[in-house]
Amino acid sequence: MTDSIQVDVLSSEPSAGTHQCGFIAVIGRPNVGKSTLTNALIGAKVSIVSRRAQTTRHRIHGVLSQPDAQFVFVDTPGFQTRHGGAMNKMMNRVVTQTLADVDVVLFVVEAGKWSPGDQQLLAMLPDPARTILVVSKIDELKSKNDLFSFVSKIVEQYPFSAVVPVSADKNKQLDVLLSEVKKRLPVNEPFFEADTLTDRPVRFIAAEYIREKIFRLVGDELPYSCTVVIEEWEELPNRVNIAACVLVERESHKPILLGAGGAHMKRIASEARHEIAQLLDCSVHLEVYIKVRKGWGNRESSLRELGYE
Ligand SMILES: Nc1nc2c(ncn2[C@@H]2O[C@H](COP(=O)(O)OP(=O)(O)OP(=O)(O)O)[C@@H](O)[C@H]2O)c(=O)[nH]1
Ligand SMILES: [Mg+2]
Repeated sequence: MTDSIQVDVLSSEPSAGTHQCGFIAVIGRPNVGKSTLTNALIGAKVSIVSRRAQTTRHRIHGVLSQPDAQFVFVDTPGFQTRHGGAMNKMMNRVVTQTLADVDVVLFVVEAGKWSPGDQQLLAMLPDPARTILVVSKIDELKSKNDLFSFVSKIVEQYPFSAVVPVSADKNKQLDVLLSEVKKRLPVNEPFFEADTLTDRPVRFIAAEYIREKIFRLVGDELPYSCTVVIEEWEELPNRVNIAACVLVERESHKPILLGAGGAHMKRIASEARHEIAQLLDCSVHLEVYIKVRKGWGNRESSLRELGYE
């Protein structure tokens, strides 16, 4: 088994000197649908999704390879301005650094929902020639007229080089978005093998799947106070044995995570195991433990130790 996630792709050799390849940042305030869009564009779940804001904590590359172009999407944490803890500072830093490093920027805003967070990000955008306005979740809009007036107000403030309304859920206009991105990709050899889907190792994705299940099930009570660390990963011929540890901030978080008779933990482990097995395409044995580690999310040093940038 390999250490990165791969798919079979059909590809032919591009002619020398015309292959395009570049990095495309996916940025926006929390919860606008950046990770859903990244996954839909590359056709695989490399980034976790929830209805809750601030699901994504890391920069994650999702790679789409075509015969003549390779798109390296960079999903980022939602840029937010309300809280100032170490975790949020780290997440905002990821967004700012990403903006400086990429060839194309997708500024994602949610159809019909402009907020002060969007306004603040607008002021940080790099040059307009490489910036595309992506209006997400258009399946939720009641009328097309609403879309027109919504977009008009935004483009008055910033001369985006293209505007593409999309629905990642309903697969609407993703082809149009890809062709707009492609026009702006530089000529480059591919950066990744054609069958690579992400730069992140499978262990990272597995830990993220577990975090997603926790976030979805008990996120109301434990929104930002846990993280998941893979402690053991044993690859047998037809099975992978995984032990994962959920770090929580306080002793009082444990019963919340466990639920009555351990019901929450069972559900989290079972749903995550199912998805990890699909990802690895083999059977998976998953054990999940809980440990208390005070203040893990408030110290830059512990964040770095846990793999945060
Ligand atoms: N109706 C509809 N919902 C969507 C669409 N795309 C995303 N969503 C929902 O919007 C919510 C947030 O999606 P995410 O992809 O996690 O958003 P995000 O911008 O990555 O959020 P953060 O990582 O927290 O910044 C989830 O409940 C998604 O199911 C869409 O095209 N249509
Ligand atoms: Mg996200």
